[in-house]
Amino acid sequence: MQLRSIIAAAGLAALASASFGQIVVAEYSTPSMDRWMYPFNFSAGSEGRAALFSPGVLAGFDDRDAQMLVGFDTNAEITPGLGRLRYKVLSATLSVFIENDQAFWYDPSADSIASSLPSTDPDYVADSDPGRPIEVWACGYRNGYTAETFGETEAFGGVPIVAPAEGARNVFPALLDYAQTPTDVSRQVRLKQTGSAMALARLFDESNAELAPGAVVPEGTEVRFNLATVSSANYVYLQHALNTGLVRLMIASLEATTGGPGGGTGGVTYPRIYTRENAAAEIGYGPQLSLEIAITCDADFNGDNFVDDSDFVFFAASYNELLDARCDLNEDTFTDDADFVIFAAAYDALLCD
Ligand SMILES: [Ca+2]
Ligand SMILES: [Ca+2]
Ligand SMILES: [Ca+2]
Ligand SMILES: [Ca+2]
Repeated sequence: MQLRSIIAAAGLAALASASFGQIVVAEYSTPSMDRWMYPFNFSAGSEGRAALFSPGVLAGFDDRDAQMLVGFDTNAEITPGLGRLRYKVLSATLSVFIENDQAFWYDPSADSIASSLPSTDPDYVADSDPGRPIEVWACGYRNGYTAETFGETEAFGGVPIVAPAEGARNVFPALLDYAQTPTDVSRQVRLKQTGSAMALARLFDESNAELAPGAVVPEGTEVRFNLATVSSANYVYLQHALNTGLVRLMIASLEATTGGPGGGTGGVTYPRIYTRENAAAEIGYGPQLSLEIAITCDADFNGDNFVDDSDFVFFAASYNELLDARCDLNEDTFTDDADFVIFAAAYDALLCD
């Protein structure tokens, strides 16, 4: 399929000269790769749809058992290799589209992980609203795989190699710490891990109206993730992804395989997503990514090509956290006095270049 990309590179609006920072707007109407990450997917990479579900807490199966990997190669539009600090995410929106009709409820808000435990567990709490949110996560890898080497047809997992294989995915939804160390959250429920997804989806109909929470979701609904206002660790992940030119994201849900709107009639009860291989992708229902990226100097954290008081406010907040790498100018994972020295010099210069 042909990649349609619209590239608009221009000087920043606030500046007359194009020699200063650059804003790149890139629209990807289809991904470079997508893959249903499910142990029993025997057409890996070429499947036309990807279901997202949880079998519950079940030995041998991950809690987030059926996931969807999407990847966008951005290096043709956004120059890679400049150093991750130079990429400022002004806006970033990932959209995928629902393939099945009226099989699950819209839940736009986070659910307690404990609500996915078996009701016999002492920590169990009831879900407070219908359905389960659709989540997007950073990707982590095991068994030597990386974003560079994990293509959509690669093996699902390593040891144990006999499917089903819990905790064995070669690429997995990851909770990241300040140093970008990934923790696989595929078994988050049974391991009782705390931590939130990069973003939760909001769902929109074809007239761009958001569905009401609790609504039964029709086919063709847009599943939209805002990736611009994410945690510091996930923001740094996106910067690294742009620096390598490989944006990789994992979509998942703890929606159960039983009990939803279709459960009583034999239908499925969880979301299914169109992949790029589905014919529907050619008419606008494939995974899509919109990016607006400022490429400026390291210490210009808000991407307006000046290092000024607004960046200082940003720096101070990161400094107070210490374990917040967004303003880690010497890239030792901490934001501390050594970074302040670098910031102060850039602040004195005011202009990025
Ligand atoms: Ca695919
Ligand atoms: Ca819920
Ligand atoms: Ca600035
Ligand atoms: Ca540092």
